Amino acid sequence: MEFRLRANISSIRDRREVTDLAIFGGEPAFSRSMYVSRPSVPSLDMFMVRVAEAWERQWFTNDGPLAQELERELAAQLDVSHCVLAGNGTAAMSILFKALDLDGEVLIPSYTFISTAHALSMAGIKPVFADVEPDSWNIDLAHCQRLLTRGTSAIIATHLFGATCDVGALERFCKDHGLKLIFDSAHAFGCSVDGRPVGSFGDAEVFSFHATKAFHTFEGGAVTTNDARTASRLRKLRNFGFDENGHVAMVGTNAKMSEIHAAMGLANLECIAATLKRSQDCHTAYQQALAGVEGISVYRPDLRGRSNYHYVVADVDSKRFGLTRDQLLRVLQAENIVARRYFYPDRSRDFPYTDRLNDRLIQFPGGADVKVTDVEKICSLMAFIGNSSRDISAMLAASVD
Ligand code: T4K
Repeated sequence: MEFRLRANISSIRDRREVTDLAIFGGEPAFSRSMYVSRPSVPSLDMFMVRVAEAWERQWFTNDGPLAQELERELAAQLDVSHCVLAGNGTAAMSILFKALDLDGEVLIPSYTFISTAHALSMAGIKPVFADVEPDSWNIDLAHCQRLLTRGTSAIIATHLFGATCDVGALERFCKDHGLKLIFDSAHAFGCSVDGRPVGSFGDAEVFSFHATKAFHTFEGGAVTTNDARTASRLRKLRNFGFDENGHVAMVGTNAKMSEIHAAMGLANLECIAATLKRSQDCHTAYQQALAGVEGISVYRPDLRGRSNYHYVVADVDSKRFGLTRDQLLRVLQAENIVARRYFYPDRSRDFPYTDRLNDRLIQFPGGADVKVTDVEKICSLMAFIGNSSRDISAMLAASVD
């Protein structure tokens, strides 16, 4: 591959000495920080046109016209009957627990964002952690089977890093055991399974529209479902329990999305196809350029379905690469490449595959706003680091002494 060749050659030319690395006093490869999950943005004009509509109306929240339009657009795009917006993904998840009357214990993957476990605990429901599968990194059904008790009411499965779960197997399992099934689709906007978009699987799916997500509204979230009763309950629950007539029909909270957030969503939705395409180009560039770097395996999020390619994550095999994941993070961060380890699960349980991800997973700056030329630069540096890992390791050890 011409691109890979060019990257590797330039790595050797640009960085002949280990002492050129920023961690040992050299110039950083990037003058400004290269973040993971940099938010993609529409043109300011596209956003402001929508803001002006709300300004003109002086209607800023409480199920306003922009929020309603965004709900309709999202439901159409995700091919689902109901989309109920919320202030963020965690609030969306919390009102869904009430809408579905969950109680007792709920099975969740041990490798996911802490918000799910916290939302369950705050609702008085016990989160029960299941390990993840070695290949897909999504919740392991065999482990779920062993964790079932008479108190289990649901499974919440995360489509991690834009890699869809085995939705068919999960749906069958939950049906057989009388469990509700929720998908945490915070990472999966724009993904699909056999041509069917993520958004209509299980009893409901929950999205986060946080600024760092593939599709965002600055802060925001939504529940999507084909069940009219669930949607109707969610609409009341997010608005203090009020029904359409202003009567308090149930105990509720405030989980509404404002018009300014919906304005960002509508503007972002106009360019979502181009955004996802740029993310895929970025991901492909990493896959190709890192394929020749010994010990670094870029995770393929598209083995079970179509991905949004928003997350570029890789496994670091320290024996083959020559540095541990954490040593690599230090070297990259000095270069202003703010790679991360992502989640920080509890280590007190003996979950072999979660522990493995905990030790070895690295997330690189990815997504629509990372240029392929920057990917080239990062990967050429990675090749140099891999080739010089013995010297780097010795110098890191000496700097500690
Ligand atoms: N389920 C899953 C699987 C999730 O990942 C999340 C949220 C949820 C559920 C819950 O949904 P929400 O309630 O959040 O809607 C972030 C986000 O706050 C959170 O939404 C996200 N997942 C979580 C994994 O990450 P931090 O603490 O990592 O954010 P921060 O500030 O360190 O930013 C991450 C990177 O993005 C940095 O490299 C900087 C960059 N960044 C960030 C922001 C906010 C920007 O470039 N611009 C920005 O505006 O939590």
